[in-house]
Amino acid sequence: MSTETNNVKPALLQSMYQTMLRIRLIEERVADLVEAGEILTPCHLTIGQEAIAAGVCANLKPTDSIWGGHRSHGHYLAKGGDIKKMLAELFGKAGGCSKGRGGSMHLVAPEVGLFGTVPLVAATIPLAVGAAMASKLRNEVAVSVSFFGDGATEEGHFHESLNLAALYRLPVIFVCENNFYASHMHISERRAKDNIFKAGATHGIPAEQIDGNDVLLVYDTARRAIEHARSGGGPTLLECRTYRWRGHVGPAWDLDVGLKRNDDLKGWMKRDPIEMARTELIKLGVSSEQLGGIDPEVREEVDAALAFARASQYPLPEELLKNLFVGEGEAQ
Ligand SMILES: Cc1ncc(C[n+]2csc(CCOP(=O)(O)OP(=O)(O)O)c2C)c(N)n1
Ligand SMILES: [Mg+2]
Repeated sequence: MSTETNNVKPALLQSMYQTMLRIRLIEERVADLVEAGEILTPCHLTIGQEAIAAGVCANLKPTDSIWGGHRSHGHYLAKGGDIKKMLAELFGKAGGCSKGRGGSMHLVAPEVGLFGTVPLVAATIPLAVGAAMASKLRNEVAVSVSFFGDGATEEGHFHESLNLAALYRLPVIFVCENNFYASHMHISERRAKDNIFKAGATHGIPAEQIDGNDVLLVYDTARRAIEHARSGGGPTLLECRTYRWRGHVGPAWDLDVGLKRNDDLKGWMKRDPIEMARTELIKLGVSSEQLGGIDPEVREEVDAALAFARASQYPLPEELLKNLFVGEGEAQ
């Protein structure tokens, strides 16, 4: 853990630990449900990467917006999205956050500032910039955060967004979750250099490359970036290095889109962000009994959410054409 962040209060670290553990336990259950054939939507699990969503979102207010992609269960939960609505969405039910039309890759929770996750790689980066532009034009102090993968930085959207955000000094934080893979392709097969954060300098944007498994470091780096954005300083690019424990899509440990996975996983599992935070909490004097209480609480919450998802109805065929355009035939 970073020494710079040692002054973070145990209560804050405990709350981020709880957020990470919640994401982990919920996704492990989702993985089992996918394996059992009960959840059919493709699920891209974020297990192993939880510290980034937890550390960044711990700095945000409900009025700040976040934007995500195909691997966004963690973003949804860390920003305060309703777990019942998320699970119902994964079941394709009308009680889901996208009314059962979107599945795992189209999560929304506008009530807490999550305006969209979209599986078109890099698609929401410019949307986050648009939200930041709106915030600036309205003289608000809302910040927007764009979460995306390393693969997304190879899309033109990423560079265009950085350019525009820098030019207008927009309050947006670009958070790259660099897990070294875009599906089965390692970063070394896709880029001449492993230097994503350096794209910031090209556009005159402050940028940092950090350990994305160290939740305190993520929290503190994001805090500085967010304060900078709120005070009119403009955007920041954060490259958070991490690793996903499961395959690109689905619960498998050993396969990435049909190919055998690289063997780095064992090393990364020794750097489990949740275990790292737990060790730090114990050092700060929090008892293991106190920490142990979180697990059963989350399991109960997941059971209740699952019961809600299972009992929820599928969308009705006659509602198929509703909710396509704003203001036109919205379903109740
Ligand atoms: C524009 C576009 N191109 C290709 C795809 C297929 N695709 C889905 S996820 C993915 C890899 C994305 O990798 P990364 O951005 O690093 O995110 P990660 O899956 O590692 O979280 C690709 C190529 C897509 N969804 N959209
Ligand atoms: Mg990736």
